[in-house]
Amino acid sequence: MVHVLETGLEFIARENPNGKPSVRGYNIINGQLTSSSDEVTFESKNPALLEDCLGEFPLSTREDVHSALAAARAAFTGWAATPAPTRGQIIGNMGRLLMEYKDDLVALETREIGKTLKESGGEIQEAIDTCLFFQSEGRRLYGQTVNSELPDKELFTYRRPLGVCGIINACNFPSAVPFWKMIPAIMCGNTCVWKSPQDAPLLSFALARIMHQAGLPNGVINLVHGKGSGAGQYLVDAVDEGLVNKISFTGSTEVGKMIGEVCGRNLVSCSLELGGKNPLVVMPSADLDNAVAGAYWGAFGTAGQRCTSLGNLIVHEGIYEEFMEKFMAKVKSTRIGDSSVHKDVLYGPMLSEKYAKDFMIGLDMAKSSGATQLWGRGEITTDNQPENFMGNAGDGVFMWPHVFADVTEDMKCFHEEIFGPAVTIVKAKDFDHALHLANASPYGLSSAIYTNDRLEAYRYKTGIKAGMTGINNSTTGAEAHLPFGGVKGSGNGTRESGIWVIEAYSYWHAVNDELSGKLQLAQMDVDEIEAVEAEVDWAQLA
Ligand code: UN1
Repeated sequence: MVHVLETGLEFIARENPNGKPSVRGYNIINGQLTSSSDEVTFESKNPALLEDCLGEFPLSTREDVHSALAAARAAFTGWAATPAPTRGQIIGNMGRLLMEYKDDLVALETREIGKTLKESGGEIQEAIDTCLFFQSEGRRLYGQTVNSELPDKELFTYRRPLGVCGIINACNFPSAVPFWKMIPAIMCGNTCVWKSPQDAPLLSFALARIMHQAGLPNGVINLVHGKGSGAGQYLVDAVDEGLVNKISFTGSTEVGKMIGEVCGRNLVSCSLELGGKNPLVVMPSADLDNAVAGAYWGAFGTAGQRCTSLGNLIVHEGIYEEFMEKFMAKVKSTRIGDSSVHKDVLYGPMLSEKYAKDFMIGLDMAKSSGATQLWGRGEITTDNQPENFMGNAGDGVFMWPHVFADVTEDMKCFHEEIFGPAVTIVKAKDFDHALHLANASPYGLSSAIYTNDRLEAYRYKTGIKAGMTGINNSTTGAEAHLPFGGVKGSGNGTRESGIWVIEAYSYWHAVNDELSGKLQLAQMDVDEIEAVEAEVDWAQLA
């Protein structure tokens, strides 16, 4: 970790229990490391070892956010005029530097948000893949030549950048998701103000420094740290002040709706990637062991803290007993702990104390919904720990895996996302009922079905309302070149990743070039077409 940040790094004198350093982090505005205008800071803590403070970061003020916006505005003209292949080249450099620093970044991500090392590795790799994909998109930022209906006239289309983009992401995917947003944004010629997630400021700081080290000009990406109702809110408020041309947000549906309203009243484009209550259906023809593995990973991988995590597990009544026996055996054997110390754990701590607190509220909601709690006893403590918990429970914020059965459509826990290791299980009478249940929540992000009946798979794929569907696969697992996003309460229909995201960060500019030297009017001066039509004997053709 220190390797990545070595230049200009200041350490805070502090006894850290794991011997790792605590640093002073900064905002990066116009390439300069800056503190908050009122010098107030907040801490980032390792959720697996709360005494381990990673550093102190500026609690940005409205003034700081406005300085970042001004820097992004000033950099915009020059960056937009930089040839797209050159922008792509800098993005490629970022990918190569990330490869060089991968091990440090993986360790840092695990220390800051508690993901297992393997998952942090997969996520940094996704940021690398995103850079490599968009490096060559910089050579492919195509427009079109279009035929005119008038003679001696040419028509063209160009992709143009939107301007200053406000980027707000959650801390559960603190490297892949901001790269999903900012890499296509800057490839298209936009500049950004990036509000880092409050629980992953050090990783964000490291990533932003690497971006600059790769040759990114000052002011193209400006980083501000802070907490949700502070810096993030100031950035959204700036839409009303006319200072922002695009907001891209990943987070809760509630906050997403608020951002959508602000952007809507200002006619500013926004990309919203929000919550999910992702269904996974298991049908009798499925390979049950495979289905158990997919459901188990979907529900409890990443401690259930993905927006694509499994919400409602919908099991056909004909195989319910057999499936549940296998599923529960796996749940009971779950290895939990700090993966930087203990190998082969399925999941680590909650992302932070705040996520732990919110998860406990979700558990209470599931209990009061009337569901049967088959497994799970809340927070893991020294005298309340599952058999395969590794380490000292009091060190961090760890949760039991939770299983709620006998869930029905009329219960609150059927409809509401519980962000953490908890799954709600619903019994289905037949395929139609299963599909109905899969569509019955207010969300539509990811979905899955386990079946070996091809017609069922087809009917699920065509009948489900969701942005993503896995067939004989879990609900998670995005790839850098496939569109990612949801429908219904999961988003506003915009997509991230692959070529599709380019639509979200550019607008189409139609240009016509009149070469005839006279005023020809589209739709009106179409004598030539009328003349041709007059010569055709339509009756004969029929
Ligand atoms: C998110 O959880 O905010 O494929 C998005 C997946 C992840 C999703 C990231 N890459 O499940």
